[in-house]
Amino acid sequence: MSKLTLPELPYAYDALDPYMSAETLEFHHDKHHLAYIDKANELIAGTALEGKSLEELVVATFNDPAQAGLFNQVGQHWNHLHFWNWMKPNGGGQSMAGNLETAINESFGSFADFRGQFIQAGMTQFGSGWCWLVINAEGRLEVMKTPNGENPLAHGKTAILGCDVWEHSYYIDYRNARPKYLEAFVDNMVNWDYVSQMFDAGPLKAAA
Ligand code: MN3
Repeated sequence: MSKLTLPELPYAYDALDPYMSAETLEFHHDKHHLAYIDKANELIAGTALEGKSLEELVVATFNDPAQAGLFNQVGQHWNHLHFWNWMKPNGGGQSMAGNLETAINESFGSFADFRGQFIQAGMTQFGSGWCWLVINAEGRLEVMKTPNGENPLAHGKTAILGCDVWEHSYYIDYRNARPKYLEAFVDNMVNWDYVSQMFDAGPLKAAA
Protein backbone atom coordinates (compact mmCIF):
# COMPACT_ATOMS: atom_id res chain seq x y z
CA MET A 1 0.00 0.00 0.00
CA SER A 2 1.04 3.56 -0.36
CA LYS A 3 2.04 5.47 2.74
CA LEU A 4 -0.38 5.64 5.64
CA THR A 5 -2.05 9.04 5.89
CA LEU A 6 -4.12 10.96 8.45
CA PRO A 7 -7.70 11.69 7.35
CA GLU A 8 -9.49 14.81 8.56
CA LEU A 9 -11.83 14.39 11.52
CA PRO A 10 -15.37 13.67 10.23
CA TYR A 11 -16.73 16.64 12.29
CA ALA A 12 -15.52 19.96 13.69
CA TYR A 13 -13.07 19.87 16.60
CA ASP A 14 -15.72 21.30 18.96
CA ALA A 15 -18.55 19.06 17.67
CA LEU A 16 -18.44 16.63 20.62
CA ASP A 17 -18.35 19.31 23.30
CA PRO A 18 -19.04 19.05 26.24
CA TYR A 19 -18.38 15.28 26.21
CA MET A 20 -15.04 15.55 24.40
CA SER A 21 -13.44 18.97 24.05
CA ALA A 22 -11.81 20.58 21.01
CA GLU A 23 -8.56 20.65 22.99
CA THR A 24 -8.67 16.87 23.45
CA LEU A 25 -9.49 16.24 19.79
CA GLU A 26 -6.78 18.61 18.55
CA PHE A 27 -4.11 16.86 20.58
CA HIS A 28 -5.45 13.36 20.08
CA HIS A 29 -6.06 13.58 16.33
CA ASP A 30 -3.42 16.07 15.18
CA LYS A 31 -0.57 14.94 17.45
CA HIS A 32 -1.11 11.40 18.80
CA HIS A 33 -2.69 9.80 15.73
CA LEU A 34 -0.25 11.54 13.39
CA ALA A 35 2.70 10.28 15.47
CA TYR A 36 1.56 6.66 15.07
CA ILE A 37 1.32 7.15 11.30
CA ASP A 38 4.72 8.82 10.96
CA LYS A 39 6.41 6.12 13.03
CA ALA A 40 4.66 3.31 11.13
CA ASN A 41 5.64 4.76 7.75
CA GLU A 42 9.24 5.06 8.94
CA LEU A 43 9.34 1.42 10.11
CA ILE A 44 7.60 0.01 7.01
CA ALA A 45 9.65 1.90 4.39
CA GLY A 46 11.85 -0.42 2.37
CA THR A 47 10.70 -3.62 4.10
CA ALA A 48 8.75 -6.63 2.84
CA LEU A 49 5.69 -5.20 4.61
CA GLU A 50 5.27 -2.48 1.97
CA GLY A 51 2.22 -3.34 -0.11
CA LYS A 52 0.25 -5.05 2.66
CA SER A 53 -3.18 -3.74 3.64
CA LEU A 54 -3.52 -2.13 7.06
CA GLU A 55 -5.40 -5.18 8.37
CA GLU A 56 -2.69 -7.51 7.01
CA LEU A 57 -0.04 -5.33 8.67
CA VAL A 58 -1.78 -5.65 12.06
CA VAL A 59 -1.93 -9.45 11.85
CA ALA A 60 1.55 -9.91 10.30
CA THR A 61 3.29 -7.74 12.90
CA PHE A 62 1.41 -9.37 15.83
CA ASN A 63 2.69 -12.76 14.71
CA ASP A 64 6.29 -11.55 14.45
CA PRO A 65 7.90 -10.68 17.81
CA ALA A 66 10.61 -8.76 15.95
CA GLN A 67 7.86 -6.35 14.79
CA ALA A 68 6.39 -5.59 18.22
CA GLY A 69 7.22 -1.89 17.83
CA LEU A 70 5.50 -1.61 14.48
CA PHE A 71 2.53 -3.67 15.68
CA ASN A 72 1.46 -1.00 18.18
CA GLN A 73 1.81 1.77 15.56
CA VAL A 74 -0.29 0.08 12.84
CA GLY A 75 -2.77 -1.18 15.42
CA GLN A 76 -3.19 2.35 16.73
CA HIS A 77 -3.62 3.70 13.17
CA TRP A 78 -6.47 1.21 12.54
CA ASN A 79 -7.96 1.89 15.97
CA HIS A 80 -7.99 5.68 15.58
CA LEU A 81 -9.18 5.69 11.95
CA HIS A 82 -12.35 4.05 13.24
CA PHE A 83 -12.45 5.75 16.66
CA TRP A 84 -13.13 9.15 15.06
CA ASN A 85 -16.02 7.61 13.15
CA TRP A 86 -17.35 5.70 16.16
CA MET A 87 -18.34 9.08 17.62
CA LYS A 88 -20.69 11.82 16.43
CA PRO A 89 -22.50 14.84 17.87
CA ASN A 90 -25.78 13.84 19.56
CA GLY A 91 -24.80 10.18 19.44
CA GLY A 92 -25.02 7.41 22.00
CA GLY A 93 -27.89 5.72 23.75
CA GLN A 94 -29.88 2.88 22.33
CA SER A 95 -30.64 4.25 18.86
CA MET A 96 -29.42 1.68 16.37
CA ALA A 97 -30.57 -0.39 13.41
CA GLY A 98 -32.94 -3.23 14.31
CA ASN A 99 -30.65 -6.07 13.21
CA LEU A 100 -27.78 -4.77 15.35
CA GLU A 101 -30.10 -4.29 18.32
CA THR A 102 -31.34 -7.88 17.90
CA ALA A 103 -27.75 -9.19 17.78
CA ILE A 104 -26.85 -7.21 20.94
CA ASN A 105 -29.90 -8.60 22.74
CA GLU A 106 -29.07 -12.16 21.62
CA SER A 107 -25.43 -11.89 22.69
CA PHE A 108 -25.76 -9.94 25.95
CA GLY A 109 -29.38 -10.36 27.06
CA SER A 110 -30.17 -6.65 26.77
CA PHE A 111 -28.68 -3.33 25.72
CA ALA A 112 -28.22 -2.46 29.42
CA ASP A 113 -26.15 -5.64 29.91
CA PHE A 114 -23.99 -4.76 26.88
CA ARG A 115 -23.55 -1.21 28.20
CA GLY A 116 -22.49 -2.50 31.62
CA GLN A 117 -20.00 -5.01 30.21
CA PHE A 118 -18.48 -2.46 27.79
CA ILE A 119 -17.98 0.17 30.50
CA GLN A 120 -16.61 -2.47 32.91
CA ALA A 121 -14.09 -3.65 30.29
CA GLY A 122 -12.88 -0.07 29.81
CA MET A 123 -12.66 0.55 33.56
CA THR A 124 -10.69 -2.64 34.21
CA GLN A 125 -8.18 -2.30 31.36
CA PHE A 126 -5.14 -1.66 33.57
CA GLY A 127 -3.10 1.15 32.07
CA SER A 128 -3.43 2.16 28.42
CA GLY A 129 -5.62 0.26 25.98
CA TRP A 130 -9.06 -0.16 24.48
CA CYS A 131 -12.42 -1.76 25.18
CA TRP A 132 -14.29 -3.28 22.28
CA LEU A 133 -17.50 -4.69 20.88
CA VAL A 134 -16.35 -7.41 18.47
CA ILE A 135 -17.66 -10.12 16.16
CA ASN A 136 -16.02 -13.33 17.37
CA ALA A 137 -15.07 -16.46 15.39
CA GLU A 138 -18.54 -17.93 15.96
CA GLY A 139 -20.15 -14.81 14.48
CA ARG A 140 -21.52 -13.65 17.84
CA LEU A 141 -20.91 -10.32 19.52
CA GLU A 142 -18.74 -10.06 22.60
CA VAL A 143 -17.00 -7.40 24.68
CA MET A 144 -13.24 -7.52 25.16
CA LYS A 145 -10.35 -5.30 26.18
CA THR A 146 -6.79 -5.05 24.90
CA PRO A 147 -3.61 -3.31 26.12
CA ASN A 148 -1.76 -0.52 24.33
CA GLY A 149 -2.29 -0.52 20.55
CA GLU A 150 -3.48 -4.10 20.31
CA ASN A 151 -6.41 -4.65 17.95
CA PRO A 152 -8.91 -7.55 18.16
CA LEU A 153 -7.74 -8.66 14.68
CA ALA A 154 -4.69 -10.11 16.44
CA HIS A 155 -7.12 -12.51 18.14
CA GLY A 156 -9.17 -13.38 15.05
CA LYS A 157 -11.95 -10.95 16.01
CA THR A 158 -13.40 -7.97 14.20
CA ALA A 159 -14.02 -4.75 16.14
CA ILE A 160 -17.25 -2.93 15.28
CA LEU A 161 -16.96 -0.44 18.19
CA GLY A 162 -14.02 0.60 20.33
CA CYS A 163 -13.29 3.17 23.00
CA ASP A 164 -9.78 4.52 23.57
CA VAL A 165 -9.00 4.42 27.31
CA TRP A 166 -5.49 5.85 27.06
CA GLU A 167 -5.30 8.89 29.34
CA HIS A 168 -4.69 11.12 26.29
CA SER A 169 -8.29 10.39 25.30
CA TYR A 170 -9.95 11.69 28.48
CA TYR A 171 -7.57 13.32 30.94
CA ILE A 172 -8.14 16.92 29.76
CA ASP A 173 -11.93 16.56 30.07
CA TYR A 174 -12.38 14.03 32.89
CA ARG A 175 -9.02 13.97 34.71
CA ASN A 176 -8.80 10.55 36.38
CA ALA A 177 -12.55 9.79 36.12
CA ARG A 178 -12.32 7.12 33.41
CA PRO A 179 -15.78 5.69 34.28
CA LYS A 180 -17.44 9.08 33.61
CA TYR A 181 -15.71 9.23 30.22
CA LEU A 182 -16.87 5.70 29.34
CA GLU A 183 -20.45 6.53 30.34
CA ALA A 184 -20.40 9.69 28.21
CA PHE A 185 -18.97 7.68 25.30
CA VAL A 186 -21.79 5.12 25.38
CA ASP A 187 -24.60 7.48 26.35
CA ASN A 188 -23.74 10.61 24.34
CA MET A 189 -21.16 9.97 21.62
CA VAL A 190 -21.43 6.55 19.94
CA ASN A 191 -22.19 6.75 16.23
CA TRP A 192 -24.38 3.65 15.94
CA ASP A 193 -24.79 4.21 12.18
CA TYR A 194 -21.08 3.56 11.71
CA VAL A 195 -21.18 0.57 14.09
CA SER A 196 -24.06 -0.82 12.03
CA GLN A 197 -22.10 -0.43 8.81
CA MET A 198 -19.24 -2.46 10.27
CA PHE A 199 -21.64 -5.05 11.71
CA ASP A 200 -23.37 -5.44 8.32
CA ALA A 201 -19.99 -5.72 6.55
CA GLY A 202 -19.16 -8.69 8.81
CA PRO A 203 -15.81 -10.15 9.86
CA LEU A 204 -12.70 -8.67 8.25
CA LYS A 205 -10.80 -11.07 6.00
CA ALA A 206 -7.64 -10.65 8.08
CA ALA A 207 -9.54 -12.00 11.12
CA ALA A 208 -10.04 -15.40 9.48
MN1 MN3 B 1 -5.58 7.42 21.34
